[in-house]
Amino acid sequence: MSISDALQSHPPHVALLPSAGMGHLTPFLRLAVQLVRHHCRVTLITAHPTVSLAESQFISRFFSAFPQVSQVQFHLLPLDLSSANSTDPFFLGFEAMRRSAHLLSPLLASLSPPLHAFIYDVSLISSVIPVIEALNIPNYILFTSSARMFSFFSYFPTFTSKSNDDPAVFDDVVEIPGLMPVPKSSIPPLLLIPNNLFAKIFKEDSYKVAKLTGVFINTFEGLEAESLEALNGGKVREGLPSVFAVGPLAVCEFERVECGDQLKWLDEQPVGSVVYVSFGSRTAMSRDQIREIGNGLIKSGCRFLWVVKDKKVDKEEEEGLENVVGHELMERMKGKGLVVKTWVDQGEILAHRAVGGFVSHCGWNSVVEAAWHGVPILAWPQHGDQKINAEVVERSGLGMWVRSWGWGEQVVVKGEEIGERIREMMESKLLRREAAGVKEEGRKALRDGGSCGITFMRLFEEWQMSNRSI
Ligand code: UDP
Ligand code: G50
Repeated sequence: MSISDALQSHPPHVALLPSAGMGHLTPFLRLAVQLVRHHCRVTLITAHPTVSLAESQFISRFFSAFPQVSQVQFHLLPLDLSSANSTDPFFLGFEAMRRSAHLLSPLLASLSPPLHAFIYDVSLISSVIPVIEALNIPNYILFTSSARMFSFFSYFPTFTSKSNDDPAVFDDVVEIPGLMPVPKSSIPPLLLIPNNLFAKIFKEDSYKVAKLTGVFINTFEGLEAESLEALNGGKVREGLPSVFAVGPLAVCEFERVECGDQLKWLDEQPVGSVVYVSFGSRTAMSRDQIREIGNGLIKSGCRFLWVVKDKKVDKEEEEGLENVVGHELMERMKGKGLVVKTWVDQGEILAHRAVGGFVSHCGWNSVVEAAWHGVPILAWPQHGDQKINAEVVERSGLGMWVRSWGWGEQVVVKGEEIGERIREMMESKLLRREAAGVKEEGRKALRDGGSCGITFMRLFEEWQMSNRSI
C-alpha cells in the first residue's frame, strides 16, 4: 500500500497549538490547511482570551471554512502582571500560556484517536516539554520566523555561555557555524536587556530545543539554502532535531477580508507602479515617523498604498486616520495614493499586478508572502527578529536594506531619505529580476514532486513508523 493510500485509510491525528499574535497564529492555520489537504485529522487548540481582535476573527473564519477540524478551547489562567516583567501584551500572552501549560495535560490525553504529533509554538517549549514527555507524544514546534533566526535561537545557549551569560559583553558578531555572521546590531534588542520577560523565555526555551522531535519552518531552499544546510547538516549545534522546510505556506481562501475599494483602486493603477507600505500586525509608529513616511511617499513620486498603525493592539486603536496622519498631510497625499488605518488583505494586495514594491518591517510572514509573489522589499526592521530576517531578504536578492535606519524607535528617518530609497527600490531592474527568481523557487517547492510535498511525505512516513496502528 502506498503512503497516500495508507494516509487515506488511517489518517494521522495531529494537534496544533499556536501562541499569541497574528504573526504566530497565521502560519499555524496555514499549516493546518496543508495537513488537512494531506488527509490528516487535525485538532486546533485555541487559547482564550486572545490578545487581539484580529486573532479571534481569524480563528472564527478558519473554523467556518474547515468544519472537519476539531476545536479544543484552552482557557488561560489569569496572569499576575506584577511577576511578568513586561508590558508588551503579546509577550504577556506568551507568558499566560506558559503558566497555564499544565492544563494541557488532561486535554491532550483525552484526544481521540491518540495523537501522532503535537505541533506547538516556539515560545512554549520549556513549559510544554514536561507535559508532553509524560504523555509520550512526538513533539514538534512550528518556528514562526526564518531558518536563520532558528539557527540563532538554537545557537544562543552556546554563545551566551561563551560570554559568561552577561549580554552586555556579547561579542560584536555572533559566528554561527555554517552561516554568515550575525552582527551584534542585528540581535533582537530585548535579548541584550537582562531579566526582561522575552529574554527569559528565549533563554529557557533555546536550551531545550534538542528535546524536540522536529521543527517546522515556513521557508524553502530558494530563500534560505545556507541556514537549512547548516541546520540539517549538524553544523549549528549538536543533537538538533530535523528541520522540515514546509514553505512557502500559501495564503488561504479563508483569510480573505473585504477590501473592494483598495482592489478597485489598484485595478486602475499601471503594472508595478504602486509601493505597498505596512509594518505588520503589532508595530505602532511614532507620530513623527508617521509624518516623515507620508512626506517620503509624496517625495518618491510613486503611487502608494499605506497602512498606518497607531497602537500595538487593534483593540486600542481609537484615533481616526486624519488625527494620526494630520489634515494637511492627508490633503497633500490626495490623488497620489491610498492611506488606510484598518486590517488589509495583504495576500490580495501583494498578489496584485499594480504592486511593484513593499516597504516592510520584515516580519517573517510578510517576507514569505512577498517572496511568493516576487514583490521586491525595502526592509525597515523595527524590532525583534526583523534584522535577522532582513539579512535573509538582502542575501536572497528579494530586497534591499538601509542599515543606517536602525531599529524602529532608534531614530526618526527623514522623509527625503525615505522617498529616495523607495524610488531606488521601485526603479531597480536587478531587484525585480532577483525577486522574480525567488518567486520561481517558491513555486517550484510547492509543485507536484517539489520539496514541500516530499517533506510532508517524509513526515507522514515517520508518523506511520512510530505507530503501527495508522
Ligand atoms: N496582515 C494582514 N493585514 C494587515 C496586517 C497584517 O493581512 O493589515 C498579515 C500579514 O499578511 C502577515 C501577518 O498579518 O501574514 C503579520 O505577520 P508578520 O510576520 O509579517 O508580522 P507581525 O505582524 O508578526 O509583526
Ligand atoms: C516577536 C518579537 C521578537 C522576536 C520574535 C518574535 C522572534 C521570533 C522567534 O516572534 O524572535 C521566537 C519567538 C519567541 C521565542 C523564541 C523565538 O520565544 O517581538 O525576537
